Amino acid sequence: MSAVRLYGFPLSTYVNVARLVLTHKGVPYDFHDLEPDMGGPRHLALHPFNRVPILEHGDFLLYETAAIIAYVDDAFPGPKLTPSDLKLRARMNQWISNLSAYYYPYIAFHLGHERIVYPALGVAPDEKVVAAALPRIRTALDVMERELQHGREFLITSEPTLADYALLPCMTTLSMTPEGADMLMSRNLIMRWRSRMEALPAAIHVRAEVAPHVAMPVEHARTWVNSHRPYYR
Ligand SMILES: N[C@@H](CCC(=O)N[C@@H](CS)C(=O)NCC(=O)O)C(=O)O
Repeated sequence: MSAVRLYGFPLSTYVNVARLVLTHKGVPYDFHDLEPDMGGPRHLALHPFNRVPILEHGDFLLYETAAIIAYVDDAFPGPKLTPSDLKLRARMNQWISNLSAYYYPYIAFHLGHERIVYPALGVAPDEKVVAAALPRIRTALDVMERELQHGREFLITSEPTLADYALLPCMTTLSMTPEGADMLMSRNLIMRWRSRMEALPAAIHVRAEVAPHVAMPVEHARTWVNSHRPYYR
């Protein structure tokens, strides 16, 4: 088997989605911390849009988390995370898209940056960004709570799929903000889903890998104040 390497920075939400799936599948991989190279030529040679994660498998390079996790699930043996049923697979892909369209932007990019990333760098949060994100996060959580009303243990079936692992790091980020912790408290089904997810061996393993970095500032994020804050602030 060719060597597998995952490039990213340790506190990245999307990098941790890829880590969870690699770990669940039992794929041995090497993590390359790109923090010192973020935005520089070595990083841009791997990802022309200046983001992470990037997967390297032998001479095959791949970016975009949804593509990476689908590839990992298909290319390696180990417990399958994609349902074989056509409609369940479609529903799973809908939820992976939901993450990037309706959850990550407001939860991680807006609220998470203002409440976690910037304060760790000594940068004051922009309360207008927070205020604009909160109603969108409430809507997204209500949609997820409704999805879980069908009595399944996980989002799509009674077993975790790629969609569950896709959503987990974003929900962890949310729980680390005061507003997010408060919103989660009143959504019992999401709380129960999170407990089940956090108890999975892959989640326990990745949490331990990331733990030493949690209190550390994301240095390259200093520039995000200009490049990443939304225009409607
Ligand atoms: N569409 C991309 C989004 C990846 C993304 O936004 N990653 C963030 C970290 S969670 C990132 O690279 N941020 C670095 C930066 O903006 O400088 C994917 O699904 O992989």
